[in-house]
Order: sequence, then structure tokens, then C-alpha cells
Amino acid sequence: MSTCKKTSSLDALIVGAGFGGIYMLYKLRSIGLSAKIIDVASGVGGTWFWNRYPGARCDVESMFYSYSFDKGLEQEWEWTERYPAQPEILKYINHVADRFDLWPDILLKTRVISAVYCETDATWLIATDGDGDFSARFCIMATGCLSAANTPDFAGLKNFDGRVFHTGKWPHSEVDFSGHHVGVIGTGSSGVQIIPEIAKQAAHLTVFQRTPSYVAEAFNRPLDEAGQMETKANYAEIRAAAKKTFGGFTVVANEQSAMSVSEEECRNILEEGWKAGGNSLMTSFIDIADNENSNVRAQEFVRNKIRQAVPNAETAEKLSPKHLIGCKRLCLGTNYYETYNRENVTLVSLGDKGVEKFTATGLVTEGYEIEIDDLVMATGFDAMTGALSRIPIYGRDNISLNKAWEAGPRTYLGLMTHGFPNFFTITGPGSPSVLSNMLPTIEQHVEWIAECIDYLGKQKIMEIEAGLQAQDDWVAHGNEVASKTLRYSCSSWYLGANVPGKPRIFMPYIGGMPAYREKCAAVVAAGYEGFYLNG
Ligand code: N01
Repeated sequence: MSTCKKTSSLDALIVGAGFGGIYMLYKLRSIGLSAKIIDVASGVGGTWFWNRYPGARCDVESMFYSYSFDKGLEQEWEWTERYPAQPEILKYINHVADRFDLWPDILLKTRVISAVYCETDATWLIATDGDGDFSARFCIMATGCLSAANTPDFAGLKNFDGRVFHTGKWPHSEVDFSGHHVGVIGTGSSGVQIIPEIAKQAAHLTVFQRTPSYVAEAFNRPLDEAGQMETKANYAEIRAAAKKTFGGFTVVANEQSAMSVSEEECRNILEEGWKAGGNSLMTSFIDIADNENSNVRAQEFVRNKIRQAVPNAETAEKLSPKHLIGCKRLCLGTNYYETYNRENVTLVSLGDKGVEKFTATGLVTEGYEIEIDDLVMATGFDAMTGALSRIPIYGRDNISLNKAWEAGPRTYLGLMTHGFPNFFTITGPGSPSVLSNMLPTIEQHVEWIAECIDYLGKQKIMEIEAGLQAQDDWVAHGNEVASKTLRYSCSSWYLGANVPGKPRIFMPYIGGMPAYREKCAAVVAAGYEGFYLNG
């Protein structure tokens, strides 16, 4: 596989122009290294570039879904809403690229078609479908955790005559659903956001639901100037406090157990959490995610909210999840449940056979055909590994990453994989990533990688590689921590359960950001303990 042919040479090649790649480029440049980003998209933004469906919005508050590495940037940027809509996030990341003059080192509309490690001179050879290939000492994958769309292989879909969309690959031009009968498959975070928007426009919307989701009302609102100024004045303290919480979020969990209070008091506290909006529901008590009885109380609270929002008892029952709350990611919505009160919306629960097949005019489920003009798949992502597995990546001795991860991803700290020297993954599997606020988490990884590369240069070390024992221990530790949590019990994308044939491994590290940060710092302090440093 490896030809070791010399091509355009860099210190580092970064794959992906999302939040991880953009900061990585800035950081490497700031320590005097040459680096380039390659991305197949025609713009920066990563997952936010592709997920431009109506209603797309982040479920982390805008003031904290933002970089902290530059005080000027932090102070000058004005967010308009509590939760940022996709166009505003894209505007922000374009601003960052402008502000730090990053564009000359960003190569867009270019796909990486392979990455191969050349052992003879310790470099990565990165082939592209564009004009040039690259060689770089370090290959850094900033390919994102939720970026490879999951498109189920529905029988007969190619026979369907209507338009087909996927929320994760939404067209750039406006899609008009007026007068159309639209079908949406999928009721996770993306479905929950797009369903109310399509319902406002389409003649009729049929939602095909396999598993109902717990949806907390987001209570999104415009940000007022005074509040924004106050946050900006205290940014450093607020961000420092957030770093001490499990997921790096600004909301601190109530230390009480939901079982330590009466049922009535429990409901009152959950109500306060609900009214605070978004994820505050889950932090109403310390143990909703860990104690089954506490979890049941929170489940019943949301099911009551559904009954209140949807007077039709049959529809309310269909919308009511039965699994543990927080086991799959909690969805945030705006008038999601109320959407099912509209006359132009029908909810279809998919039976055991799911979507049986597509015809030219619609789809068949439970033996009946339902006619639709347009299909929207809100079917999620091949999460955490999908973007990497789609690129042929070969490490030492021509081992492919897909082979090394055959039984599920194996990394040391989510940063490196044994057999793949000088190859880093930003927020890779085995790191807290999707269980945390991605922006500070990305910053922690980028800063760790940049410090490591700087150290190798100063010490004249050619290669760094995850040690096999350290990796095995980290994977075992990750599995052990995960197996003690309630999250293991449902078929979520965290476990790879949404993609047929994918190994069921709990992919993110669930030990919390504070413990993870500490571990990463301790490894460095001990001279990159667990890593092999060669040459
Ligand atoms: O994807 P999902 P998503 N037949 O995997 C269904 C982030 N995000 O794009 O639950 C029928 O959650 C599937 O059913 P089931 C966020 O982290 C954030 O919505 O597997 N149905 C499910 O209902 C989120 O968790 C934001 O039974 C099929 C849906 O499709 C993550 O991205 C916004 C099916 C997929 O839900 C993923 O969210 C959007 C099939 N063959 C996304 N295959 C915000 O910041 C799948 N489904 C707010």
C-alpha cells in the first residue's frame, strides 16, 4: 500500500474544516508549524455546513457553544438567540476563519481518498481527488463525531418517484414543501427539529416513528444585550466553573437524589428544571441518569407533559417513550408535541417490520401503502467512527484502521490508536466528546495535540504512537465505567446500535470531563506515559 512517494510536504495535514479542524489549524500555525485543512465541503463548518435543514439549531447555549481561546473573539461576537440556529453558527465559524486569516490554508471541495503511513520516513501520505496529494509528519482527523449520514437501505427506495432528502445532507437551495404530502422517517434530535417546520408548510405531513423520543421544551429566546454583557464580563469564571462539571456545561446539577424527596416535591423540582429549558431537566437531580427509580420519576414527568400537550389520548400514548430517559440523548424541541395536534399531521408508529418497502408513490408499513410526494430521512449518523471508516487509512505494517477497529474502536484516550503513529483523532471514540459540550472539549484536544507535537519537535522525536497495553487498559476502563451506567441499556447511536452490523461498543468515554482532563494532563506530566516515543 505504501509507496513513500514524496509529495507536497507539510508539518501537519488536518482533515475536516469544522470547529476541531479550524482551531487545530490556528493552533499549529501559532507555534510556527505548516498545516493545511482539507474538506470535501465547499465551506467551513463541518456538521453545521451539512445539517442546514429547516429548524436546525444547537442544543447547547450559544454563549458557550463558542471558542474561548481568544478573548477578543469572545468579546466581539454577538449571539442573537439563547440556542444558536445553524445559519448563525456558520456565520460565526466563517468569521473565525476571516479573523485569523485561515483561508489560505483551507482547501475546500477536496476529498481525502486515502491516508497511508510511510514508515521509512515517518510521514503520512494523503491522497486527494483534487489537484495535489500531500505528505505530512502528522495526520490529524477532525472529521467530527456526527458527520457521516446514516442512510438506511430501505427496500425499493430507488423505485420511489418523489424527492428524497436527508437532514444531514440538506440541499443549499431552499426546499419548498408547499402543497406536498411529506413523509419524515426518524424522531431523534433532527426529526424533532424539522417536523414542526415542515408541518407549517406541507399540505400533509406523515411522521414515521420507530421509537418515540423524550423531548424537553428548549424555551429558546432572543438574547438581550444586558445579559450578554454580563456573561462576557464573567466569561472566564463561568467557563472555569463549567470545566468542573461532568459534561463541561454551565448548569450545575442539583446534588439531591430524586428519591430523597416526596413525589410531589420531586415533580415541583422537575417542573423548575423543565421551565429553565433544555438539558436543565436532566440536572434537576444528581441521579436521573444513574438510578433507575429516579429515572422512572423523570420519565413519568415527561409523559405527563406529553399528555398535557396532546389531548388525543391515542396519539399521546404513541408519542410516549417507554425507555429510560437520558439513555438516548435528550432531544430539545419547540412545540414538538403540539405539532401532532395539527390537522395536517399524522403519526404512524412503525411496527416490528418497520418500513417494509417503497413504491413509486409512497411507502408500505403494516401492509398498507401511504402515499407521499417527498421523503425526509432524519435517520441520524454513523456516529463517531463513520467519517473515519469511509476513508481508507493504513498505519504501520499496512494495517487498516477498519481492521484495527473491526470489533469496535480502540484508542488510547480517544486521541491515538496503536499501529497508527503520528495520527491523531480530535474528539475520537474513547474520549468524552458527544457526552460533553463539544466546544471546550475540542479546545482541550486541540491544545493537547498541539502541545504534544511541539514537544516532539523540541525533543527531536520522530514518532509518537499509542502503546498497546495503555490502549487495552483505557478501552477496558471505558467499558467498565460505561457498563455501570443506565446508558448501556438502550439501542442508541452511542452504542452503534442504529447502524446494522456495527459492533455494539459504548463509544464515548463516560467518566466525565474533569476526570478525563486530569488523566490527559497526568499522562503528559509523566512524559507521555503509555505512548511509545521513537527516534
Ligand atoms: O439521529 P438519531 P439525529 N427505520 O440517531 C430513526 C445530534 N444532533 O440526527 O430510535 C425507521 O438520534 C431512529 O429510530 P430509533 C445529537 O447529538 C443535535 O436525530 O433508532 N427509523 C431515530 O428516531 C443527536 O443525538 C442537534 O428506533 C429509523 C432517528 O431515525 C445526534 O445528532 C440536532 C431507521 C434517528 O435519530 C443524532 O440525531 C440534530 C430505520 N431504518 C442532531 N433508522 C441539536 O443540537 C433510524 N431511524 C439540537
